[in-house]
Amino acid sequence: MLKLHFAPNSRAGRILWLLEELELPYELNKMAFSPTDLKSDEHRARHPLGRVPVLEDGDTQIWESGAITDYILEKHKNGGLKPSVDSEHFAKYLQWFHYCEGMVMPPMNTIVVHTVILPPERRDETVLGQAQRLLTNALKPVNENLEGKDYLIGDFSGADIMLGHSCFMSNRLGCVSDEMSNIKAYVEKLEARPAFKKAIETQ
Ligand SMILES: N[C@@H](CCC(=O)N[C@@H](CS)C(=O)NCC(=O)O)C(=O)O
Repeated sequence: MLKLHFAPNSRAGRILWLLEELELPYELNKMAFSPTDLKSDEHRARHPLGRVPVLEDGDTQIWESGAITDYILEKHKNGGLKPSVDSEHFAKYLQWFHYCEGMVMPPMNTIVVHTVILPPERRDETVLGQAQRLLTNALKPVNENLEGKDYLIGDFSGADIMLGHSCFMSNRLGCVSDEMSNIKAYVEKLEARPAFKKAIETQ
């Protein structure tokens, strides 16, 4: 049985959502998003930085949400959520899948640090403004790509689990302007998926 080490309102939601999409049975270790749980010796033994998500599959333990997503799609059930190497969509699938942690999440992390995590007296408006501009720039190509499409590569895929979740988080943080109407519509589409709803309810 797959076991997901999870904390609410985090990237662990991606994996929960994926498990629900694929209807795979899983066990959930629901921790609090707090140092008490995440930085405990018990959790640090699973992840050296005390972060989530972590997936256990028998004797295998793996962290990094992208790696976990790919692991599940390859090992357990493709379910059509990953195009084959021969597919015309394969390159773009990889591109958007990795664009998520590579380009979108770094400025989003900075925004979260300077709006939520740091105490008000340690927040820096200059750093925050720069991160907001970087995030807006990173989202523009996503908005353009979604023109005339339901999902990132047309059909729903693992790339949506990764980057779609980041679009959802960006929108929740108020970082998707009304001008990015394709992302707004995309996020609504993702939120309407039963598996997404189930994953959100579990949090
Ligand atoms: N690149 C990693 C990032 C993991 C990560 O930073 N997770 C955050 C939650 S979204 C976390 O566990 N933060 C807890 C902390 O920093 O103490 C992934 O995609 O899994």
